[in-house]
Amino acid sequence: MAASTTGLCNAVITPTAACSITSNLSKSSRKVATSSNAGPLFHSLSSSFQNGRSGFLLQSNPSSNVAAAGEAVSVRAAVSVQPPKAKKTSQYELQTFTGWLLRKEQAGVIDSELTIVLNSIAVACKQIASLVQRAGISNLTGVQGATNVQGEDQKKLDVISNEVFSNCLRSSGRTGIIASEEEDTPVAVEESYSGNYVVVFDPLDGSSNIDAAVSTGSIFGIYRPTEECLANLDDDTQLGMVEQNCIVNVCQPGNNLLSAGYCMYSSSVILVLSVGDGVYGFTLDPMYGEFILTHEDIKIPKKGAIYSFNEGNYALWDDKLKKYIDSLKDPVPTGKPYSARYIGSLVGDFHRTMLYGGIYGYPADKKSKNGKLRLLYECAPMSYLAEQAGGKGSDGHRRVLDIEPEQVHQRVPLYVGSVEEVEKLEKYLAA
Ligand code: FDP
Repeated sequence: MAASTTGLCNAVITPTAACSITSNLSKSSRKVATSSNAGPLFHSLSSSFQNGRSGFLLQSNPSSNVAAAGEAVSVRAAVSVQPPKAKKTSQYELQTFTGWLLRKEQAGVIDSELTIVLNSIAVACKQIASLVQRAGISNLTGVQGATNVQGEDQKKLDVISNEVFSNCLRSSGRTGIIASEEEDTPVAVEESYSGNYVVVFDPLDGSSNIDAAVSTGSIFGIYRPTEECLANLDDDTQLGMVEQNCIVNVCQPGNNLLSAGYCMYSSSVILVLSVGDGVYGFTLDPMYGEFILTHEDIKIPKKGAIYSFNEGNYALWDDKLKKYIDSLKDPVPTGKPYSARYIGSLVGDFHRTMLYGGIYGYPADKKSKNGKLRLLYECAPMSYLAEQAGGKGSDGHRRVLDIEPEQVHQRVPLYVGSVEEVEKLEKYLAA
């Protein structure tokens, strides 16, 4: 990529060549179907109906399993034009991610443009999941031989996942700017038709775990560009200005997030996201190749006796933080110590914290004055999800979502999880 700046939020970059990828998204269609014996087919038609894009569903007599060749199929349930149902009505009815998105669209929570962007992210996650699963077999473990702008060794899968994620977003035609952990500076997408969303992402977080087949994940956040950026995108004469304005658009506080989420590549592949009305989790069904709603309206327990810190850095920590960690090991008045759980993969550690409660922390220390995690595509999306699930995300003193980024790859300390646990830590740091 033709970029020569340091990722400062007022940096100017040279536009990169656009990548022409045809869309993976299937167009909505009106289906008219007759079927007598096809269980899976009927299931897929039901799902298609559920997604709100099917106008008519004609069902043959379900008691007759086979229609003889040439025999006219008897149509019993003639034509149904009912709106999609909000609740499951049958044990065989699965709520797919696509169907869920369309319901959110119908309810006015998101618009059709954002639906397309989120769908393209789901496609990217499926592709990355498959690459991660086959990494050992396909010789995709190990390093690529380059370092990213932050001086980290890029793994082969870091580079490939970045390409997959970027291509899927480009092909959606709704993304104007993408900023990735693996790119020096944000990239303007030239073939955007509408929407012009700003998407920040870490395509493969926790990739140091890859060679040992330990959990990893992708993290994303979606912002709307400002009016100023949209206006300038139509004006070819000001291309330099467009780039500059759009890069500034990337540097938004988490408060402006329209949506954020992650996909965890673990014993299951789980996509967790929020569009501003709670947190929902979808598990990839390997049989259907679809994300299925499995975690509805996730709420982080108010407290939880699990802490997740890299305690190997203890000697480098501030005394106040050391006292806090010591207090978890010997808590007054219960005397019952907290459990320590640390994978070393933010997505896995955060996912567990969200479901079981507790606190995840990556503090500043003597060597890393601002901690390790990046504000834009790690701390802000996770804090947004935590708040949407009734939890809290803090840098130890203030709400992460209130922090105005100054640089694309800016790092901040992160403490996230159960409200009571994060507040307890804040009290120790303020003492
Ligand atoms: P990784 O370097 O493997 O990509 O920010 C990246 C991250 O992993 C997080 O996923 C993880 O929580 C953290 O770094 C682990 O850092 P430590 O090894 O210093 O604990």
